Amino acid sequence: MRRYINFKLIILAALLTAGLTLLSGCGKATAAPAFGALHVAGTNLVGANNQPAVLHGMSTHGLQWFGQFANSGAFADLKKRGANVIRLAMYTDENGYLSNPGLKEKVFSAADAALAQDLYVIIDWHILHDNNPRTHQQEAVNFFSEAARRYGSNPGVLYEICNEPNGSISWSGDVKPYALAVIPAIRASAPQAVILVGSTTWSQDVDLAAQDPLPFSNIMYTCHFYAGTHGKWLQDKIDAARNRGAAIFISEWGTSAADGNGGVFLDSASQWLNFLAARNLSWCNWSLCDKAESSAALNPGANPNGGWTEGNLSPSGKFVFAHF
Ligand code: IDC
Repeated sequence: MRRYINFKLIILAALLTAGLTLLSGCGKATAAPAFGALHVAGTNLVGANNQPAVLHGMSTHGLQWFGQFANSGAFADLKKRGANVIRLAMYTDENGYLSNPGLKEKVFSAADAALAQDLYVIIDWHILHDNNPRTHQQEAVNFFSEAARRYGSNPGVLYEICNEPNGSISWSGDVKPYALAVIPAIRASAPQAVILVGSTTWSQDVDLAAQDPLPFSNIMYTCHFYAGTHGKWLQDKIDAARNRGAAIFISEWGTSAADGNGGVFLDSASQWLNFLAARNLSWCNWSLCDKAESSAALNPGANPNGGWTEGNLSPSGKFVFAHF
């Protein structure tokens, strides 16, 4: 009798596993990116088998301006050059999502295109001139609830909940309370997803975030730098945060000065990339577009669908693509 019950239990468990596998297959993409499902172990980003996972790739420019570069052809070109992640910068302000909610469809179609090619994708709520993320907290909760419902626990999707908080705000009084509201909305449908969180001073105050960390697993704090503006003092903040146990992700950096122009500053950029490599830190470069500004990876007139020649790559693009 006992053996019979055990047998029934085994059959039941097998059926349940098969059912769950089927259910998890209902996400948008069926392909599996290089490291499988990511998670955070200590200060490191690791893959499904706990192997170190280092992501290198591009951030789009604002999708409301240069969304034409967020497509399968462009992503295939980046992948061929060694990129394994794409960040989708959905501005909230500046004719972004808040006044143009249709931009969400661009984010989802671009995410689907990246996932179909086994690239990781970061969905970036790109606050900037709307400096305090709390101003549009409810909109962020609604947006991320929908994104997480759509992608569930798709192992390819990371959620970046606020690009660069700035102005007269604080981590503990503004950004952290915002994160405490938005993260559970994501986790309701994507319980294991890696979530990236910005900090004050345009996501430079990672040391302050690390002093008052978020009470969740699989969280990384973003740090952003521009090679012509930010030097060792910002690297010291990264090390201070890591020494307190915070995991850091460089979801945006540029070879230019912080205004997106000037330079390019390739000596400083090399020094930064060595610093990041020594710590296995992941990064996305600003930006995938052909705007006439030095941080853009492509020269004006480059084909939005990829297949770029050397002549299509800007000095920044040549440098960055060689470092994927
Ligand atoms: C810049 C773009 C520029 C655009 C401007 C609009 O490069 O073409 O006119 O945004 O606000 C950031 C931001 C990023 C900035 C970039 C360069 O996240 O949106 O892009 N930067 O200034 N943080 C530091 C630098």
